[in-house]
Amino acid sequence: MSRYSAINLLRNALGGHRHWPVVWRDPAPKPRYEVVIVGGGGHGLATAYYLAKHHGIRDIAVLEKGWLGGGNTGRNTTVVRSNYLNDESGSLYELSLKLWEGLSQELNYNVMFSQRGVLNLAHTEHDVQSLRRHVFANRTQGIDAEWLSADEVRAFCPILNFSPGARFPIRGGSLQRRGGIARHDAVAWGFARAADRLGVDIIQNCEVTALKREGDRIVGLETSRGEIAAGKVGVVVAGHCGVLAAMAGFRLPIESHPLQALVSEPLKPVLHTVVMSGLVHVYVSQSDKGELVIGAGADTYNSYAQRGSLGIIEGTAHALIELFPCFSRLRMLRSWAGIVDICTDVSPIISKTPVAGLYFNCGWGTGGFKATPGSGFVFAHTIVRDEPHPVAAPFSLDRFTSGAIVPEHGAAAVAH
Ligand code: FAD
Ligand code: PYC
Repeated sequence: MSRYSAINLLRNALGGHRHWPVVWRDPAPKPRYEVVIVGGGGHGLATAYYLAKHHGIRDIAVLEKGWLGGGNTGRNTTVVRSNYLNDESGSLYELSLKLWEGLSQELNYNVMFSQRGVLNLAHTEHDVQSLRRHVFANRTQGIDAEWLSADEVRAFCPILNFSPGARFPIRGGSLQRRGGIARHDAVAWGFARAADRLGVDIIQNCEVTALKREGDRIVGLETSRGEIAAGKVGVVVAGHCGVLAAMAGFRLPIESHPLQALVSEPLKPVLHTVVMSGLVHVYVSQSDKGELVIGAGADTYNSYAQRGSLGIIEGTAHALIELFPCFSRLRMLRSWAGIVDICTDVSPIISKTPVAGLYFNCGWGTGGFKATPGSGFVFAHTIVRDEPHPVAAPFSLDRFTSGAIVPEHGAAAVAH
């Protein structure tokens, strides 16, 4: 910490935080905006930022029903990687990973992006074949991917369970060294501050309750803070996209499910990478505070409740101990759920809609945190040009009628 920051911290602490600089303004909604973004998660804030930064639009509002990052952005396990299977996904997630690599500088805000590697474990012959297929596909896409033998996995992450009696023997693994984790709320705050400085109105506690159409065109929104007219509207509400689509008069091929995660008490540094296992069904990393951040698959039922079932937590704890017996006496501090929007092909929707001037960005399901900057970047382009960004084109809604789906089942290494 520099002397200047230390003095500033002391001044603020002694002054009762009265001089703490405001990070973003708290404006009242205007009667009309050129573009309104619904949803103040990472994707919505990134979209607003890129609209202002790259497309010169300054008359923008982001409407958030709760607080910034209070949805899945602040509830996820922050795994960032680009090792998907299909070329279309590779282009999208790699665009995002490249943006992550410069994001703290771009926003002048430390998002704590840590490229500590993402290791996917193979326990069966089928796992080996499937993960090696991903490695080969990624290499042809120009995305870094390595296959590690069992001995190489052991050298890379020695605390894994290599005992001869292990129920799920480790037969190798795929490693993306450029993958890693980031600080989730810092991503929301960084985009919010940067967007605010470009003139974007960020309005919290403002729930959109209806979308107003004139014929086939969107003209505005009804909100808990009054009516707002809009030239264009981008909807980025993750698990609530079905609710907003219903307001606009159409349905999406998406289901909303709770996805849970939990954190342990803090430990000294012991796990220096992200480990995922699709078969044993768990993923884990260690935060800078020392807590283990742990998750598994989505609850099987549909729900909008941000809590989940005990069965999933129990199963996740079993799976964790199976892979890491050394964690067996660890105490868990808390658990929670987020509502994830899972598309039938497990790929996102970044698209125009049947309503002119209305755009949807959703369907990121269990894996959209990693896409936050890339998603905002391509969605801003889609909104401004009224046609998909080339990287986003395969993710338009019309793929469900043309049949050109982008199946990515299993890409998150946790079944969903
Ligand atoms: P959100 O952050 O959910 O933002 C949407 C916002 O819209 C919310 O703040 C909500 O309040 C607001 N909203 C909803 N309805 C309205 C309305 N009517 N009016 C106004 N505002 C509204 N992804 C990864 O890449 N890596 C991971 O490791 C990972 N782990 C995950 C673990 C868990 C437990 C969960 C739940 C998700 C995980 N994900 C992961 C997925 C990731 O969190 C999401 O895909 C991503 O954060 C979605 O971001 P978003 O900005 O679209 O949505
Ligand atoms: O997409 O990498 C991922 C992921 C990890 C945990 C949940 N999703």
